[in-house]
Amino acid sequence: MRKTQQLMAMLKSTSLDFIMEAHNGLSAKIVEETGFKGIWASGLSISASLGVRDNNEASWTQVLDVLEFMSDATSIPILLDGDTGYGNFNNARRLVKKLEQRGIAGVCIEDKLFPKTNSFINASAQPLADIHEFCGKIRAMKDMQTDDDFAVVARVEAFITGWGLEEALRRAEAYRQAGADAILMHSKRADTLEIEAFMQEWGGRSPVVIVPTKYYTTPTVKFQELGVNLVIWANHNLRASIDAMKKISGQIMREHSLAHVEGVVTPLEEVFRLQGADELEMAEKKYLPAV
Ligand code: SPV
Ligand code: MG
Repeated sequence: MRKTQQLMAMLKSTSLDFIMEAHNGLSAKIVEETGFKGIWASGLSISASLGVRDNNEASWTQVLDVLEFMSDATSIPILLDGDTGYGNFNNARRLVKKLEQRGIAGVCIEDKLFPKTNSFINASAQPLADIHEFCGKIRAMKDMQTDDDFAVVARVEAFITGWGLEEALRRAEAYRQAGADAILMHSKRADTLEIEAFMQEWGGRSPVVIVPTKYYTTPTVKFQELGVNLVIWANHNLRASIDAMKKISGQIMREHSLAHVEGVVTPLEEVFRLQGADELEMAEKKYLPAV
């Protein structure tokens, strides 16, 4: 199955699936090796790993460059967090064209304004996109794709920005009718009240994706019971790596020595393995003149 077909199957399947965050080629490779069936190319994590804010400070072509490394390093589908599509319908449809060229399986766009702000920062002050403008963007993206299975996921930020169920449903339905393959319903509550209310009214009209970053204590079985199709574990490789880097930098700074760290960091051999050093060694034997 092509990567696009794999992602579409995950979205459409009634059993709950999971995709895991990655932000560069290495983390993407680790996600695949761990056994996940797909990758969330998180805007927060990619921007943070580049040392900038989640406010479209990294340009869309810089994000594309990161994605190219992630796609080359893996064989499972990648769903890009495409923020607001980096502009209007025209920028968003050009994004689709470039993503397809790089083997990305789908993109999620959110109904806010460019430049976006992360959903967990001052969310209630964030304006939502005009519903008709956003629907036009979805239609333009769906019209641009050449692979029928490329997924356009529409993310509803109504709950995030303080609107209620009615607005969330109105937007989700409009985006579905505009051609979105799935709805990502986001919530910043510590419980699933908003998601539950939405799922009940939605009634399986199209696949639903959630990001339980803030309602992380909810037992995962609950998501299955609610009829959610896909869960995104959105930023945990990035956050784990920050802790690991702080710890090792601190230790080396304090001890001015590597004596006690060699045993606790990943062996260099493992780094070489993840990079595929073996393949190059074989290729050298095959292609370089024998000495
Ligand atoms: C991301 O991972 O960048 C997301 C999810 O968009 S969230 O940070 O929860 O908004
Ligand atoms: Mg994001």
